[in-house]
Amino acid sequence: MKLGFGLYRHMLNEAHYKFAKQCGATHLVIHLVDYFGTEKNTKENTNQPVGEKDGWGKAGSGSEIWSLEELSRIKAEINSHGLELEAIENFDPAHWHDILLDGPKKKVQIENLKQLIRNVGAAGIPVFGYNFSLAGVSSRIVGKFARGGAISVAMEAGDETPIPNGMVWNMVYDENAPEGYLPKIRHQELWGRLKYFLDELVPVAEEAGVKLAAHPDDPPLPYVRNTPRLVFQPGLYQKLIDLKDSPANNLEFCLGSVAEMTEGDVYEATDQYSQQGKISYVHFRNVIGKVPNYKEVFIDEGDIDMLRILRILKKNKFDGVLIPDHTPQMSCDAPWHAGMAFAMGFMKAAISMVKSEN
Ligand SMILES: [Mn+2]
Repeated sequence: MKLGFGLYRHMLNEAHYKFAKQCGATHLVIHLVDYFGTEKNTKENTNQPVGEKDGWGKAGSGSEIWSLEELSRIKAEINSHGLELEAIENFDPAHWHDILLDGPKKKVQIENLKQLIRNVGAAGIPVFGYNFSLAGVSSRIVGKFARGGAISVAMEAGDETPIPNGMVWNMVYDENAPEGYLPKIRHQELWGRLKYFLDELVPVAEEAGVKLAAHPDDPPLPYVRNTPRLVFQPGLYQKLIDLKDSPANNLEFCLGSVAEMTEGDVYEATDQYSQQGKISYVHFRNVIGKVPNYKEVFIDEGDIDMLRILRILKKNKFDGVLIPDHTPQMSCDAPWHAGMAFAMGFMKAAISMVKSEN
C-alpha cells in the first residue's frame, strides 16, 4: 500500500509537488482536464467543483489528445520532486463525448483514445482512471456538513435537470449544439456503450502496459439528470469487470461512493474486488449516510472504519496507491491545504500502523 495525493491540472506546479511530498506522498494521481478553466484561475476552492448551469466549463480541444511529449514532461517534473506519477484521472469530454453518447464521431474518438492510452503507456504512467457517465459528478450541495462546521459537500436529492445538447460529464463540448436535451436511454443501452469502449480500448491498454480503472457513479443513483448510471451498487462493479476479462480492466475504487450505495457493504466490496486484484487505486475518503442523503466528512468522522478497510486491503495484498480524493475544508488561511494535510496525516499513520500488525 502506497500513500498518494491527487492534484488538479492547475496545481501541477512546484508548490503543490512540494506540498504532496511534505504530506508524505510517494505517488501522484493527476487530472489533466481543465475543469472551470482553472488553468487561468488558480483558486484552490475549485477542488470540490459543484455543477452549475454551465457545468464545469468548456471541454478541451477535440482534435488534440494529450501528447507523449506533454505527458513525459509532466512526469519528469513530478519525478524531479521525488514523486512517482501513478495515474491520470479522467478523460476530457472533448475526447470521448460521442463514445459516451453513441454519436457520429465515436469511431474517430475511440481511435484517438487508443493513441492517448499508447502515449500514457509510452510515458511510463501505469494507470488511467475514468468514469463512464453521461451526467458525471452531480447533485452536490456545499455547506457546513463536517465536524466543527467545516465546509464540505453533501447530497439531499438527485439532480433532475436534463442535460442540454452539447454537454456531457458536466462540460460543454459543443457551444453550437441545437437546442434541446439528451434523449432518455435505458441502462442496457449505456452498458452496450461501455462494452464497445472496453472491447476497443482494453486490448490496446493491455499492450501499452496501462490499466484502465473505472470510478463508480458519484452519486450512486440509478438515474441522475434523466440519464442512467452504470455502477450505482457494489455488485455492478463485478458486471463491469466481467464485461471484459483482462488485467487492464480495473477499478478506481472510491470508498466514499461505494459506502453511499444502498445495497451491500463497503467492507465486503473492498474484500471482493481487492481479492481479485482488480483495484488499481483507492479514493480513501469517508461519508455519513447513503444516497439520497449523505455528507462527505473528515476521514475519521464517517460511517467507514478506515482501519478495517486497510486491514482488508493488506490481507488481500493490495499494492496500489491510496489518495484522499476530496476532503472537508478547514477554517484557516489555507482551507484546502489544511483539510488535505489532516487526511494525509491520518492516512500515513493508519497505513504504517496496519502494515506493522501481524
Ligand atoms: Mn472518488
